[in-house]
Amino acid sequence: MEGFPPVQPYVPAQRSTVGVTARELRHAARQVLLRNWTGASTVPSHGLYPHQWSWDSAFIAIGLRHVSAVRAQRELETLLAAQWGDGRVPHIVFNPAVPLEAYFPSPDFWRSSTAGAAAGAPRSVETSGIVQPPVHALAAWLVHRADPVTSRRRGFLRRLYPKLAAWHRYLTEHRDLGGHGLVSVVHPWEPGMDNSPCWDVPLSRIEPAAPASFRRCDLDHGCPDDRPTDLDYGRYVRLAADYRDHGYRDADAPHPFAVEDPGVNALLIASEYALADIADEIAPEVVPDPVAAARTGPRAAADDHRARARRLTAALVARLWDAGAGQFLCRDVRSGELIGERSVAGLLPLIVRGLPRDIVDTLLHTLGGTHFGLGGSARLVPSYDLRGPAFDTRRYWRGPAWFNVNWLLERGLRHHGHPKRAAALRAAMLAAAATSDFAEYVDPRTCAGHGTRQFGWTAALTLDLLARTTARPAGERNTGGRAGDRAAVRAGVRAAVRAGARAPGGGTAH
Ligand code: 9WN
Repeated sequence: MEGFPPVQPYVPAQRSTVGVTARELRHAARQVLLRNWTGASTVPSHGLYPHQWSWDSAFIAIGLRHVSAVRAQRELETLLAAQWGDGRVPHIVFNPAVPLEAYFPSPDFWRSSTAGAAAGAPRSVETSGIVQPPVHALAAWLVHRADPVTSRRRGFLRRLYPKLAAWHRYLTEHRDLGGHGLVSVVHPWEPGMDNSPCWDVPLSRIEPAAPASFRRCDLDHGCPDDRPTDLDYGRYVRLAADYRDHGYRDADAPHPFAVEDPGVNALLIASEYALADIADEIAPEVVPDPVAAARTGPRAAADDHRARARRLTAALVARLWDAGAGQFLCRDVRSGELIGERSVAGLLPLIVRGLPRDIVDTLLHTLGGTHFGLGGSARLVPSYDLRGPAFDTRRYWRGPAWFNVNWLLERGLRHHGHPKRAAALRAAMLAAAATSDFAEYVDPRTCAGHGTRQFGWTAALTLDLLARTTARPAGERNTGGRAGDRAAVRAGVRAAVRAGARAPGGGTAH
């Protein structure tokens, strides 16, 4: 708990937040993170998601760094303490104090410490056996940059670097199932966008587990219209159980669901560049042998990461770019075909450095076009094509807007020199967070909240947006900008409330 203020009672957001200030929003967001902290990490939500999730923790650490550098570092350290011997970082680290009935699939389903023993699953902690997108090196770098003195004193990057490097090696060496240099996901939960219409065709080949063989817990907390269907759940369960029964081995696993996802690969590229920055920062420590340093140069590790990032970028463009669609698409590795659904994952390569200029320009055009509507019919970027046949404003990853995805795109807009578009998106996100009580996801047009509330990464990324100027996202350090924050929040909230008032159901759902 080093350097952390005492927990204050949580004050729920008001229904009408027209008058909310940046200070009030910052306070409310901090309170969510305080409540969701369990002592070593942060739950996305005490009710719906009562354990530690992998990519949630990365986004949460990015916000926590503005509250406590030490706590942000611990968030990532706790996650990486559950890393498997083969390098994989599990998508859930289970809290043994939480009853089994609180979340399904529970530890007794995954049985990681026994079923995953050959793959090096830890004995001392139970985890899931699948992964989530590799945002962690990016998060570690941003956490370090928020307080380099504390980070160096605690040896944060020096301790994390080998784990992060092993994690990336797991992905590039065990998960290149297509054989063309990109990472494949083997379960719809792995890309984090669990219920995306992109999975409908590859998932349709999977025989669902019998409904009586498991009991969903998510419907105890969430509205069925916001969550995946029972049929999809049966298929998720079948895929996870078969992987488990195969010892979570990748080399000879059949992996009937195998998809190259542009979001996962873009995040890996961004994290490879972050790993290069980390290697530069700790270069004197990772190359302790002066003879080796003289021969290879102290920056050899960093150069390797940058070279890998460039190779991944070339593969991403070669395998997943679809000029006709004006965005990246997923590829079904089993059929060899591109999947013709437009997911927001196909815009996430906007966060990648060194993408060809014509592709960047096309992506920026697509972001504001009729399919994603940013700056037009949508206030936040939807998770799926506004005009797509499966579009649904509220169902989980089939249309609603998510804060982590919008945070990444805001970063991409700044990176590519569009500060005004980035500022507008940032204002809309702050307003949506304020009016929805930090909802898990929102209607992209009205910002009406859906899913659970007081959601971890929504609060964390709100803090990050509040702490930022509109400068380019290098290894950013807070520089304040509070007057601008306040104006942005007020303007965004007023616009959100006006949009909510026009929309059926309003914009302040609770
Ligand atoms: C399964 C925790 C996670 C997020 C995912 C989101 C959802 C889990 C679920 O919640 O997935 O991993 O039970 O639906 O889709 O992105 O990491 O917040």
